[in-house]
Order: sequence, then C-alpha cells, then structure tokens
Amino acid sequence: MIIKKIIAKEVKNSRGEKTIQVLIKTPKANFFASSPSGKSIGKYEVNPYNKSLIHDINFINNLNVNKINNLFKTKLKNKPNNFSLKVEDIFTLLKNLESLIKNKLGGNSLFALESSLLKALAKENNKQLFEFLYGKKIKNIKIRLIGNAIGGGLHSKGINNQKPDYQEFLFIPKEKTIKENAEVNDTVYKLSRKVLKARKRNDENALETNFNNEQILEIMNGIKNKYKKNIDIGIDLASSSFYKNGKYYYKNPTTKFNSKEQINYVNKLIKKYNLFYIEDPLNENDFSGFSKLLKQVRKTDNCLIVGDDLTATNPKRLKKAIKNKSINAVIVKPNQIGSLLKVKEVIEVAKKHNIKTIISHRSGETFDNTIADLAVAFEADFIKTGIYGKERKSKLNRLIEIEKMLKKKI
Ligand code: 2PG
Ligand code: MG
Repeated sequence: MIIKKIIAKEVKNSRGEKTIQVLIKTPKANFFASSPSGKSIGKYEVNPYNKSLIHDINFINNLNVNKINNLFKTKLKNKPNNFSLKVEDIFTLLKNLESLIKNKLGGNSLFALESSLLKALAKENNKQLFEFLYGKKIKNIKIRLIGNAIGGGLHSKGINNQKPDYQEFLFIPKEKTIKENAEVNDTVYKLSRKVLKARKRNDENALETNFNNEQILEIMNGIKNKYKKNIDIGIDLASSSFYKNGKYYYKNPTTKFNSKEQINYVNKLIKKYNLFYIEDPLNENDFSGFSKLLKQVRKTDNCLIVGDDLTATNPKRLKKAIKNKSINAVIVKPNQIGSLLKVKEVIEVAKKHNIKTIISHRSGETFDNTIADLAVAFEADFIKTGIYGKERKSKLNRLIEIEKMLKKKI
C-alpha cells in the first residue's frame, strides 16, 4: 500500500463538540475514521489529545508519509504493493507506527489514525475490516447488544431539574440474532418512551425522565414481563460522578451512602430487580469495594460486575482488577487508551481470566462504526451503544450487515 496523504481535521461529534477525523488517501480510495468523546471521563483514561486537538491535528498532518510507507517495506519485509498481511503483521505494523509516534498523540487522535490506517490496509488486502483483523474464517457472531434506553447522571438534564442518578438504564435482549436483538431494543425503547411519557432525549439519545432510580427499574421489569421477550436488565451507575470523600451522594431520592452501605445497596438492587449487569457500582479507585460486592454477588446471583472508570481500558488496571477479584466483566472503549494494541491486550487478558468483554461507544459519538468490526474481530461478548439516532444506529447496522455477510458465506 502506498499512502499518498494523511489528513487530520476537526469535526463535530453528536454533542456538537470538536473531535478528530483522520483521512488516509491511497491510490484505491479515501479512508476515514473519527473518534468519539466521553462526558463521564474516568480519571485513568489517557488524555484525548496531547496538549490540544490542534496540536494533534498538526502532528498528524506533518507526519512523514514516506516513513510510514517504509514501515511496510522494511519492518514487515514486504513489498509495498501487492502483499497479503497476516494478523501478526498487522499488529507489528501498529507497534512500529506507535514507536514512530512516540506518545506524541492523545487517545482520540491515535485511535482515529490507527482505525483509518487499518481500514485502508483491509481494503488493500481485499478484506472487510473485521475479517482482516480476525485472520481466520469467522463462522458466526455471538455478540449481545446492550442498549441504553433511559438516561440520568452526567449525560442528562432531566425534567424540571430532576433526573435519575444512575447514568444509564440498559436493556440486554437475548434473542438469537443481532438483527432480532436490535428489533427488541427498538421496541422496548418505544415502550419505555410511552410509559415514561418521555419527550426529550439525552446526550446518548436515551430517554430523559424525572422518575427516580428504582421507579425506572420497576418500569423496565414491567416492560420486560409484558413484552414477554427474553431480556436482561442492567445499569451503569457511573458512581464516580456522584462520589466525594468516601460518600456516594444521591439526589433522586436524596440519600448518602458510605462504601459499605453502597455495596449493600447495590447487592439489594440486584436481587430486588433481578439485575444482570452493573457497571461502575463503586468509585474508580475502589478495587477492594468492587471485590467485596463481587464476592457477595457470586454466592447467589448471575450478575456481571463491570469495570469502566475502574479499568479505563488499561491493561495494567485490568490486571490489578483481576488480581483483586474486583470484576467479572470489563468495558473496552478504544479512545480511553488510544492504542489498538492495548485494546487487543485488554481483551486477551480479560478472556484469559474469564472476564466478559464489552466494547462500548462514548456518549458523544460520530458516525464511525469501527467498534462494530472490532467487536467481531476481537470476539467481544457484548457491545454497548445507544438504541436511537444515526450515530448509534451506524454501529448496530454495521453489525447486522456483518451478520448477513457471514450467513451468506455459510
Ligand atoms: C459510559 C460512557 C458511555 P461516557 O460511562 O459508559 O455510555 O459514557 O462516554 O460519557 O464516558
Ligand atoms: Mg460507564
């Protein structure tokens, strides 16, 4: 592959914030990738940009294209044109690219650069991105959808200054195909809208409401029972966003818990509402609180205790969480760490230790659907994204498209 040009520029995400888009021009076509942005940003995420967005744009635009083209020639000992890459080669190439960049880019910029490069390489090898990264023949995909239907916390404005404290209320359908699961999520989203009489949508296009935390869980169970589909229910508490000096401060209804009380509270919630999935139930430093909760939960329930801000898609933090037995599932957000090599490592480490993996969108999204291909290629157990809106649908539609392609091949 001969890269002709690499052009980075500023684009807007679904929240209207500035983010980065990278375009790679090859003789074959133009390949675009862009990065999303979070709002409930964990303390341990890498910075989205090194110094600033403008700095990273300039850095990418000043990259020496010849040097990058040389990575193919010398380091991989391949001819620049007309070659077929193996999976190991692809990741060697990323490693070489990252040593060339020497930590001069933030997470958003590195992710967009690597994604656009991989898209170009996949095309050069006449492959879809997911098959290019997987390397072998994929027979079928078993990814379950986690759909954010109702919102609160930092992502929501609420109604008349009232909103749930938990950031996300999630439906996790259990039908056979991705297409069916996406349809179930569309339906439960509409049903939720009706029951809540919701008129507004939040950052992630989840429904805005002033109902309180437990009322919503009640409503979700009601919808699930009425609709008679096999659906699990989950929440992302994003609890670091309402934690201060050892206490969790709830507003709807007003109450405060210390760490022990928070653990008991979450444990009771799991039982009362039959919850299958709890993300960030404790603050992002509380590895031991997570492990106390997991220990209690393991005795009686089949529930995922998920790290997001706790682990920040960082292999070191994931290893610490594993050592402390803090979680049995982990969120993977590529731009939390930037490097796709590290994303791959996080997933491999998780799988080795029987930790479920969830590839996730960010609250401020773009139309880029790379995470759908990553979820398939890295065999993630789940993908978390919104249910409504073009930025969220682009990921879901890509998964449905992949599912269709794989069915045809069988
Ligand atoms: C989360 C994410 C995505 P944000 O906490 O899981 O829903 O939110 O992108 O704002 O960090
Ligand atoms: Mg989260």
